[in-house]
Amino acid sequence: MTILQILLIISLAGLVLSCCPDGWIKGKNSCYFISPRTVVWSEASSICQAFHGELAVINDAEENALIGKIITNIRGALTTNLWIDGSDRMIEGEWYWASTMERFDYKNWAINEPNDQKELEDCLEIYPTGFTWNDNRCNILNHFICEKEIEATDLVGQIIG
Ligand SMILES: [Ca+2]
Ligand SMILES: [Ca+2]
Ligand SMILES: [Ca+2]
Repeated sequence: MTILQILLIISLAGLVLSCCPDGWIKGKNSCYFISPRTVVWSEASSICQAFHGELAVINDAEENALIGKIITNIRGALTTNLWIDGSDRMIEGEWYWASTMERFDYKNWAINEPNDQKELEDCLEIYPTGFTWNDNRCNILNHFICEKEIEATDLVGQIIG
């Protein structure tokens, strides 16, 4: 076999065998889960961690658009905005992804946001239409989006990566 053939087989195997758990939606690099429940931001974060994931970290416009598509497909079932992983609870106005403590690189704020209304808004939500971002009070009840790595499995279903 040539190197090219070997590479082709490896890449095909990756396509066929990489997967997401039941109820999760496969994206380009991650699996996503949108909760039908509504909870406060910290509980949303804990629930995602219980699933071995985190609240979604939106790294670029492509991922924001992909999440927008996923939201659009189930929008009829949503009653609120959706929590994602961002927060400025540590230092007001300094937004970071809570799961990695990294400052925002890409951001998609709605017009005039973040506004820290009444100096109470420290958690990040995404709107279910338009998919722009807003800071809101961490203790309101929202749906939320979890993100975790796509799992690679071999033919007998063992996790290999
Ligand atoms: Ca991400
Ligand atoms: Ca704030
Ligand atoms: Ca706001």
